[in-house]
Amino acid sequence: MIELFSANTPNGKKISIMLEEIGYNYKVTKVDINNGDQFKEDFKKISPFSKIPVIIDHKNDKTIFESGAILIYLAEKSGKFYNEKNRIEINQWLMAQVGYVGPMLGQHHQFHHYNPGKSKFGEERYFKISKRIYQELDEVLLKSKFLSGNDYTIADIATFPWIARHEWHDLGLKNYKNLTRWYDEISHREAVKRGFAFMNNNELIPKS
Ligand SMILES: N[C@@H](CCC(=O)N[C@@H](CS)C(=O)NCC(=O)O)C(=O)O
Repeated sequence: MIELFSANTPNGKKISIMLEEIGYNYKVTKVDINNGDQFKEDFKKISPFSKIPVIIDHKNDKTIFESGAILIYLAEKSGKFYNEKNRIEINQWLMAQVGYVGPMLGQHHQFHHYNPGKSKFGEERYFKISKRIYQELDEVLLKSKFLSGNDYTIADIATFPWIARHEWHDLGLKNYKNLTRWYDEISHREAVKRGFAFMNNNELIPKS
């Protein structure tokens, strides 16, 4: 059984979506990051930077932090969404999500959604970067069905929950035709719907 330490955020949802996709039995342990649970001694032992998500695979006592590392672990263990022939391409897109797409859209959330009016510079900077990211993803998805080629992979699973915050981004997802096509296709997967609602059974994926 896998124990998922998580919160209801895009990074948290990546792992519940993957667990649903591979059909594993898992238990969610909520980490209340708004009230400082992530800084508690016990949690720091399994997450040195005090971040969710983390998993413990109780079958072999393995603890893993960092969403990209967790997705790779689950993909290798299940043999799904990480085709050996395509690993370089999948790794590129997965690393780009973890190192760029997520952190930049996350800053856009901070300045534009949570704290508007506090920093004109921050708002403009991350709005512009987020717009570039949408355009760049749209260009890639003009040429290929999914981010790393024809197959749905852990790179798509990592990126999807961030684009699912598109209403906060105020960029008009529908302006990006190929990104919308990709978003709609993933939104319709039953496992994605279940994984998205892992902390709130009534939570629906925002429409494009
Ligand atoms: N690079 C990390 C980022 C994880 C992350 O930023 N988690 C946030 C929630 S989405 C968090 O735990 N924040 C709590 C804090 O920083 O205090 C990953 O991909 O797993």
